[in-house]
Amino acid sequence: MIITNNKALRLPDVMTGEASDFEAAVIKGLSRPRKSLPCRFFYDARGSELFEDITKLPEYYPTRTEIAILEAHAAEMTKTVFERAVLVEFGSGSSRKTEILLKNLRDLASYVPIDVSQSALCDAKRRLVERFPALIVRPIVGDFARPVTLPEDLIEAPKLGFFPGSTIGNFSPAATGRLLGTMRDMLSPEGRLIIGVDLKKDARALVRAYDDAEGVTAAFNLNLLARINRELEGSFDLDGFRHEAIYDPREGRIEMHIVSLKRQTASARGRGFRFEPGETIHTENSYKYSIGQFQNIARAAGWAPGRVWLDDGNLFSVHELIAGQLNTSSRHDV
Ligand code: AVJ
Repeated sequence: MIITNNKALRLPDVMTGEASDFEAAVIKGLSRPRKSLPCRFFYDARGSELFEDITKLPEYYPTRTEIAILEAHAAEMTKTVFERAVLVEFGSGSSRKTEILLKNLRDLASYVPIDVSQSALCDAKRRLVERFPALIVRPIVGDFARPVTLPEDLIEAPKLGFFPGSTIGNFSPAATGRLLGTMRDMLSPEGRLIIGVDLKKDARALVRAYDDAEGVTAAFNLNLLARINRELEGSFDLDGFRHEAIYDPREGRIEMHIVSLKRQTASARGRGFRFEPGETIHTENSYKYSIGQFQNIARAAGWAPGRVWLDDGNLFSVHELIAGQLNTSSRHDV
């Protein structure tokens, strides 16, 4: 059985809603004085394929580095997990990284993957049940950024949250604090969270990771315009725009933009949008944290920082967070 969870209480600034609000988001984002589009719309079928290709690029270190960290330390990461615990994954997708943990979690009560894609959940469940015959998989279709109600019989069980992929980097630091607070509430009592966070590093290495030589990330970014053309009767000339990735050291984030190469007008669903030469559409933020910076945000959200695992090159971090005993009224104040 797949549970659909439509409870929408709080709206963070990225990755919310359904595919059907693409039109509203495009019209809103392109009508702003500083144009922007939410990064969650990258992931249509073509965009998901391109992201898969990105993860294999030599310049894009996060995916392979995080997998290596998980593989090297999964036994350690899971050894403090309570018996009959529930593993809850936020934005589980294909659940590929989860397998690394599951190999070390033979005594799990259930695995609860949460994802907006019902088809991804079905495929993952089929594969996991085959590979781990004793595993009970109870998927929830929904947006992990909103509070999700777990099945009644799992409420009291100890929980381990899993949020890999440095997806947290798409949220602003303030939204990260709110999201970590929401996750802490969902994972109580006895909550723990294993979360992948990309580290601050040399700006050139960061920009290379988001502006690769082969142009795969450029195609991924410009696919947003192609998607507008496909789904919203758009008239964007893809040759009239280019991909840009910049690192803002003050914000500690990579920004992706789509830059207009000339003065032009393009339309979507009959609405025209003017572009000046050099004007950009801001399409993604990817925040990078030092270990201490991330732990401070987690602490303010009611988590006690636990162990931290890194690769030898200090490229990527996997944090363990432990639900603290803070009073619940003050912990959302970052
Ligand atoms: C999916 C959020 C981890 O920020 O690195 C990759 C997405 N964008 N290249 C990231 C992405 C451009 C990615 N995350």
